[in-house]
Amino acid sequence: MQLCNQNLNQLPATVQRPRYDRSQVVPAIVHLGVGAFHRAHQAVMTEAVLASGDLAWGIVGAGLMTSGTKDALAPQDGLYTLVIRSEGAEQLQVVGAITELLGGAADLSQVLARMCAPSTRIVSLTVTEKGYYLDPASGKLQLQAPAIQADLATPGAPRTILGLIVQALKHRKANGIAPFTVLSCDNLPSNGKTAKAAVLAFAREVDAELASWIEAGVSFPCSMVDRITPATTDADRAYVNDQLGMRDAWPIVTEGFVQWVIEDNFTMGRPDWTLGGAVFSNEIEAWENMKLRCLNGAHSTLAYLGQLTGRETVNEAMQLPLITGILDALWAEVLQVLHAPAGVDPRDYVEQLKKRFCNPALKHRTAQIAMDGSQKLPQRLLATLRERMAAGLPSPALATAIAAWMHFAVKTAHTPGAVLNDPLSADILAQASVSNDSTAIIDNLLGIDKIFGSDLKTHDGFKAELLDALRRLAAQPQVAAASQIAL
Ligand code: CS2
Repeated sequence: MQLCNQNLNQLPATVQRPRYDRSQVVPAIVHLGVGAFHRAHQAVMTEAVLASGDLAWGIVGAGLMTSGTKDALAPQDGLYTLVIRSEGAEQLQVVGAITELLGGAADLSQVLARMCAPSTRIVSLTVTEKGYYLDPASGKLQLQAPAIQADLATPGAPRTILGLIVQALKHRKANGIAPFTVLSCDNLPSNGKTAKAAVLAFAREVDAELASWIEAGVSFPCSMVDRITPATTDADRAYVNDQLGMRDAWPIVTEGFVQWVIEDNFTMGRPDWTLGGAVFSNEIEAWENMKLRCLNGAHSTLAYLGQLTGRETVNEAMQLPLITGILDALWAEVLQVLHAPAGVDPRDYVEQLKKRFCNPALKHRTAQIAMDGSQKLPQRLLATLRERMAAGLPSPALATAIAAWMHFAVKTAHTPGAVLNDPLSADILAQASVSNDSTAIIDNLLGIDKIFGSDLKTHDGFKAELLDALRRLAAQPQVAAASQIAL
């Protein structure tokens, strides 16, 4: 038996499920990047809205790169199970907010058609940092990226989010259809502004007048999104199938904690996501910075250290005093220059994070978080570093975090068959393998301007901190085996 509309009433009584009439739900949101995170976060918030009786906000979930999610969920009418695990408790919820699935290159014209439809009021995004085609350090559009070049050459058949959004808005403008709101839900600083800058830079290449129209009339609210959601494993699938008594091809396992802080700026209306626990605020930048620097900054640091010490999951890494000691020092450096949102004590936030990272029920792989470091380091770690430098403060813990990434890059470069999952892997591996002398490694890797800009490589104080950090890490017995750097 498979999870689908028809079998909903066969689910065990303990499993939450849609009680509203799914056939009456009107799709008004097109979501690009329908991965695990979206399904554990925005889709569940939207589910709460539908459950309240407001059926105007169904989601069309589109995968841009692959049809994997569509292949799994379309046969089950878009339904999937969310397993929520926290502090020994577990709840299973079947979510019905995604009413249509599209995926892969073959469906891109349909994705575009949905985005052009007057009924689409919001286009939301979880496409990860690299999906915006911006240089991590400068924030400039990567005009030379092959996918961007292709979208500029054939604007009628776009395959990047920028090509899709600009083409859909062009159609709407030409046909007198109000523009949808573009809602970024990615871990980028001021993600709405970042999305807007990327869309405008692309639009200017297409049509200057269209770009001005977008600039003046399309809203790009910022939002801070948070819920730790590891990639689904086969063991998770087997467990859920067992619990449901029926097959779910792609369930999601997540934590109990969930947070969504959104700027209330939607030109075609929006669901009342507060029903799912979201908060509307004008202080998104403060929320986003706190989350990026405290949670994601620590996550990345822990991921590289975990990879160096053979710790496969976040929870396992949190059992190693070497790692927790570094994280504590890192958080102290972050908090010293952080502007937290009004009424929030960032020390409480950090205490809560420690508990979340120790959740033994989540198998959050350090290898997953270690991916795409080039896209993550600037906003997660380097932003704090620069603020501390400007204030004349030393940053040994931040230097240790960067040193952990460097050790990880060099280790990967020297491990036969190892793959560095990163859009800048070619640059990083090339620089990481020139020499294994510690000072040369610092010069070569810090010299990648796309990640580090041009300021850090000339900062002698920081380079000295990095050298010290590289050596200290390599001297740790747990790291020594992984270190390929000559000291
Ligand atoms: C993680 C995030 O993979 C990563 O880089 O740091 O996905 C993190 O789990 C989420 O941002 C939590 O909200």
